[in-house]
Amino acid sequence: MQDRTYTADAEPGDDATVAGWVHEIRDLGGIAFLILRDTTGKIQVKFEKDEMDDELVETGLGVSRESVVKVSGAVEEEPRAPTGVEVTPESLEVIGPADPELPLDPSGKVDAELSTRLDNRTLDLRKDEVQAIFEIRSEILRAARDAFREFRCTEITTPKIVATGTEGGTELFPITYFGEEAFMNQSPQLFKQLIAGSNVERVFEIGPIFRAEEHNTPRHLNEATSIDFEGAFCDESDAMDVAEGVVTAAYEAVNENCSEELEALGLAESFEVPDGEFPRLSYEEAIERINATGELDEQLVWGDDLPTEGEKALGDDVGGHYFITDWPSEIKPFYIQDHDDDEQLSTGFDLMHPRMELVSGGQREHRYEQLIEGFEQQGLDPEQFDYYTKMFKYGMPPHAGFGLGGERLIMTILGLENIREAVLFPRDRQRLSP
Ligand code: ATP
Ligand code: AMO
Repeated sequence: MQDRTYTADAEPGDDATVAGWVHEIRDLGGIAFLILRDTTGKIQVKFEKDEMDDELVETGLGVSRESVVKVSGAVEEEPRAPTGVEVTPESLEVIGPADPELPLDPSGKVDAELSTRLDNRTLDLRKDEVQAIFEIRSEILRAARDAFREFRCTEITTPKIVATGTEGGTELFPITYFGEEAFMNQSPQLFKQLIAGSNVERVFEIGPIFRAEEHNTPRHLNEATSIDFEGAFCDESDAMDVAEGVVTAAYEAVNENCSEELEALGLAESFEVPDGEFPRLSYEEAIERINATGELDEQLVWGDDLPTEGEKALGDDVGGHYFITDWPSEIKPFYIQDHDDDEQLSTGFDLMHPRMELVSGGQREHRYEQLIEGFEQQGLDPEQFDYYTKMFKYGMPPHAGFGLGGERLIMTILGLENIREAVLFPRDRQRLSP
């Protein structure tokens, strides 16, 4: 529609054609208003019944809410109109009628359950505060891409149909690939390492990961967006610097470029960019601090994974983002390198938001013999990973990286209750369509 003007661009004195959804109709008797909404905002369309063509008035006021209409007419200044301007229609066309019975009220006057919202995403996204989440999501991903480029990274995309898992066998979705068993990829882990070992050196990927998570929680998805980094000649401390940089850049971008969206979400006053460096606690310090809070029924001992309540207690204690470093080797995957001076300690790290884990990463095992040993220790058959391990025989530099959960980042930045609010069409145990 080349002759169409966005409502925000309709200036007094113009003859404009605006098109969008019928947000509201207010009939005051002799005069009536139709509020038309498009992606840029809203505009008032005025109907003076005695002075206008009957058919035009009838069509304009008879249309049901959320129908799509196209209106042409003069734009004039009108201080009483919600945006200070209004259109007096010369013509009006209903181009996409809406059923008067809507499954969800986009004006937001009637609350809807999350499941109803997700079943009717098109209508749900007509609400300012929902649209705001996805405008911010887009800005966060842009900021992450720019931050990685500043760190001299090349954007890559890796296969999502794969032969082997990397993050634990129970979380794999099996598929059939021309009669052979294959899986949906849980992480770009092995591929990003293979490219960091080439001349490309530093890479990032923003793409889907698939996890057959058994739990149905507010922070797990079965299809999530992973923001991955891998860098040659980096150690775990460098990877933590990059993670901190990317997370901070995302907050800064939202703060600088999304004021209207923050307003729509009621966050304009309270939004804060984390300042300074995120503290780095060792796993040992983390369990000591959790035990000292007295929040857990049972004290944690060395080697335990941190339970959700433990993470919460520590998050409250620290009060902001923080890293947990030097995890026990036995609870980190085979591709994570151990410290040279203590085999029980790995270079693996997590970046935590007070509410949940955001990132896992570490320095990788780049030495062939040790890598093969690691597979065996984890009960994996190194033969199956030959496509990966053999490249470690042809000049593999030390390297490190991380995976950052995209939806968890958005969710924690915006304080969303449920991770599903940060995805257009979430996949969970109950939800395979839309
Ligand atoms: P990752 O991203 O590595 O999966 P995570 O933060 O999601 O990290 P999980 O290992 O999935 O961590 O889970 C963390 C803890 O939360 C575990 O102790 C797990 O048992 C617990 N947990 C997960 N889902 C639930 C649930 N639905 N109810 C109670 N506890 C849960
Ligand atoms: P990990 O399995 O910890 O590490 O995943 C990295 C980050 O991805 C996010 N995440 C999820 N988000 C939503 N739903 C899920 N089911 C889900 N699973 C994971 C979390 C998590 O911190 N290969 C390593 C990363 C690396 O070492 O580079 C990995 O995948 O925010």
